[in-house]
Amino acid sequence: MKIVIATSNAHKVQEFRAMLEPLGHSVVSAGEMGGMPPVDEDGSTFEENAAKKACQAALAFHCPVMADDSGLEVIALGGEPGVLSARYAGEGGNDGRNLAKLLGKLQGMEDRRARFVCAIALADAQGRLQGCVRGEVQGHMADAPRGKEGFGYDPAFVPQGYEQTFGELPPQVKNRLSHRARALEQAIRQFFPDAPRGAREGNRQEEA
Ligand code: ITT
Repeated sequence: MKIVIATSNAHKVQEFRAMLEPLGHSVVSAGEMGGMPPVDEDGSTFEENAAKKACQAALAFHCPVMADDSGLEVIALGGEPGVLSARYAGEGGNDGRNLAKLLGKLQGMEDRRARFVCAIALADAQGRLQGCVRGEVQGHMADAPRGKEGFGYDPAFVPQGYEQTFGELPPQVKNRLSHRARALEQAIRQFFPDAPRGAREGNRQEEA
């Protein structure tokens, strides 16, 4: 099956490809469809923003699309940076500045619990929302960034049950247990019930 992913984030596309291609699906990026239309991500939830991205991209591309809105929630900061994860350090910010700002706020704090959240929405070719699912991975924030894998806040996020950060763990491990993997597994089950089984099962089979 051909799945169009409405995102301008190349790292997300790479992860969707790594999770979906072993299952026999091909991933088409927004870039290959002519580029993401501008979307004002002003929703107060990941679900609202994922739905906006999916519906607006489907209208622009004239085909069904899936969109991902995701981010990090730090418990002791009341869920910050949340839906503002990509823009935490303000205009002109980037992954490095966002992470530096967050680790600065967490300096000396004992409670470092955090979770990554991913909402995946599906829109039909007429831009109508078909559904939205959510995946989460719990963990905690390291004191300082470690590792070069992944993107965004990965170098400082240690998933529950591990000692390494997503920046240190091999991508196959992140793609098995991440918020995106968990949302995608549900998305496939809910949106494409006749498709091959979800990403996590698929990756497990691949590794077996
Ligand atoms: P699109 O809106 O075009 O999809 P984006 O990067 O702006 O691209 P979001 O609005 O969903 O996407 O913001 C996601 C941000 O949350 C991302 O820039 C990272 O800072 C963080 N994030 C999300 N998933 C992550 C992951 O798997 N690893 C590390 N950081 C992640």
